[in-house]
Amino acid sequence: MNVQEIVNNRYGKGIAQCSNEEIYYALLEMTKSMAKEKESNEGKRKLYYISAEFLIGKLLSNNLINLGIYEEVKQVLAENGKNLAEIEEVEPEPSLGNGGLGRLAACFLDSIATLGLNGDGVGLNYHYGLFKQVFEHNLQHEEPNPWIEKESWLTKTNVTYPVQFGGFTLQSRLYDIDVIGYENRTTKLHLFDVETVDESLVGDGINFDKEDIAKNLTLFLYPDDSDDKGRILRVYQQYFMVSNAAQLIIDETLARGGDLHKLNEYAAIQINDTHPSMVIPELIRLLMQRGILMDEAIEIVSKTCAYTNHTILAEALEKWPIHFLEKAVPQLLPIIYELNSRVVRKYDDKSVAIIDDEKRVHMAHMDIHYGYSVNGVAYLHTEILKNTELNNFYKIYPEKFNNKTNGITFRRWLLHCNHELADLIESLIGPGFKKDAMELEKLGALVDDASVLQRLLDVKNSRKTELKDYLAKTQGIVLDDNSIYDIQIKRLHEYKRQQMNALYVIHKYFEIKAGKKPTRPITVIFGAKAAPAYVIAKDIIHLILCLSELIANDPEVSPYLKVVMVENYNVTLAEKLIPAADIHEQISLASKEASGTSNMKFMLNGAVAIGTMDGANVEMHQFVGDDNIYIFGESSEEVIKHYEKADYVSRSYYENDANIKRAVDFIVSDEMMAVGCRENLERLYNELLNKDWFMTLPDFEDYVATKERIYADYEDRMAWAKKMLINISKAGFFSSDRTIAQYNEDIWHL
Ligand code: Z2T
Repeated sequence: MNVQEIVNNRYGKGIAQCSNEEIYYALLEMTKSMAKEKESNEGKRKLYYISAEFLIGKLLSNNLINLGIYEEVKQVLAENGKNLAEIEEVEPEPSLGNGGLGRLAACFLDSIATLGLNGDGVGLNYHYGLFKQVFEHNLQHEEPNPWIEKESWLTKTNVTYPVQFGGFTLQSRLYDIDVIGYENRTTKLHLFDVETVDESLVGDGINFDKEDIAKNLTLFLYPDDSDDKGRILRVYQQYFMVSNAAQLIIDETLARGGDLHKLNEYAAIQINDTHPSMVIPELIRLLMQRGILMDEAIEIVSKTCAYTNHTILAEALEKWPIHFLEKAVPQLLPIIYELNSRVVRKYDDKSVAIIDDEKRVHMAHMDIHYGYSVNGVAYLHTEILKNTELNNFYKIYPEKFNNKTNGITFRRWLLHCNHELADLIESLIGPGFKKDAMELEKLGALVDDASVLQRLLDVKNSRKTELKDYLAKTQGIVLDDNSIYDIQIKRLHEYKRQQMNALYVIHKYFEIKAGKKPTRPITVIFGAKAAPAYVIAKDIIHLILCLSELIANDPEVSPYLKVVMVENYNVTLAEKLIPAADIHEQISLASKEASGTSNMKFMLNGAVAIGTMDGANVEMHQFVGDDNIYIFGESSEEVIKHYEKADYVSRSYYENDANIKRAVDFIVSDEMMAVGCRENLERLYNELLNKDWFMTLPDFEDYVATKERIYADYEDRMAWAKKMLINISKAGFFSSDRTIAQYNEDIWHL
């Protein structure tokens, strides 16, 4: 059925007479029914990608593109005076993830479907996604972020399982979302829920009663990124997720005529960070319940499970106190004790035990001993895991370690978010790049074609104007589209060093006051949510918002410099910001950013990076060369040495560098106090002066010098356009189709 027919059936009127809401629900219905008609992927071994987060973003446009009907639908709507872009605005964003880890899982599902692989995602159906961020008095506040409406992308299924906890049992309910591959088959995102969840528990802000598990189990996504707050509700959520997953895997295997003694021939389980790690003991338990002896059950599960690590930050490696597990999931303890005993008996090295002296269970250790693959998410990250963080494990199991550099789906991050650029590329090199991203290399032949370069600049300019219009309409933010857009969007974390970018803004403010005016105005754009309990991260947001206000009100500086922090940064905003960027900031402290994935999205959209030799920046640099990425700062080796020797003293940088002192002191200046809160600003000032754990100050001068170089280079527009084109032409490697093909080749063997 086409749009017209569905609209007619639903509302008894024509498209032209419908509201945008009515058309949205009609398109939702149409897309869902078209997905149902598509075949799903098949094969003997099936992948289960278990993840606590799937940051899928809005689905309508992406699904229309993957179904190959976007243009047609847009046309029909336009003929009836309707604008598809406005209809897209009606859809609520499912924010079922914190950041890169959840977004990666969503990109992976798109690629699994597109490559025709037999694999599904398994996770939780949170009723509220990551909190909605609101700014008040230059501070972040959090509000609940519901996304499930009466009609949604979810399809209720008949699948339900009992999940036993210490003292009570909950009955689950499975909801599915169809994931439509590009011109191809579909796969499924399985989201488990409990029907007893009580949304009325949500009162003021995002606080709720954490006692009644039946009522709140799937109410909220945990709002942490990388650092773990260790709450017991999270254990309940994790066990609920993996017990359902394990029951589903066993059921599906048996339904396909499989033999549980050979489960590994029917199933591969990818454990996305340690949140799903309890699937290992749970699956062992369920196999034993079905009559398989422990030795064999352990053996089978060890050939089925593979683990992906996403961070080296120690505080993010989950370690659950035994008494948490005793309370929530007592049935797993005998198995975990046994898994630990086997390790302790075999290896005379406490650092590889599963249970430590403080009676905490190290989830990653369990994954490494009882899984068959351990992978990092970028070349450098995997090297650091092998040589430093997980070196004791690497020495035992060198064959388990492998790298899988992250990737992004080009369907969402080019075809959907930047139609005009996709069309330009297609007019230059044909449509082949949509299926084989490496074909973007063909653009390399055009780097000296002035008309191509001009068209590329034109596309960028129209994206910049579009962003300006969008932010004016939705957030009351006024941009100058003739300025340079310099963008840093990612979770707020000290290791990502938004504070260094903010210190640069202060530096520039002083330079402008001193008469050194930039050739062209600069707009520094931030987007970031801070975990609600992460105090310093919230102070950094406060600093940025205060700077934004202070500079906007300074007639001497505001014509040359503008600081913007968009409210509630999410996937939807990323899709508008990334295509509009001239420069993107990838300035984490070297060794700390496992990969980064926004770096890849910006590159694909013709923005140029300023970055450290960290995460996937290292590989980007290797592909584009020194002239097309701006690298600065200490290397990961140097940084790791500082930590080993504990020789970094931030105060000495402050005392010996006048620029640093001037910028840091400004945080607690009278001007800042006039717009901000003393408590927050002083705390941040003291943190930088007395700790600066992520070593902002040593990289500062190099950062400033590199920024000056990049802004100067920007003025040679043709040379800049060439950098843009080279970045796009070398982005093919970062397609998640490549990443997924490698997972399949090396790990899953579907
Ligand atoms: C997350 O988004 C990432 C790592 C985490 O470690 C947790 C979360 Cl929520 C537990 C990110 C990394 O920081 C980023 O470098 C990487 O690109 C992304 O995962 C996907 O691998």
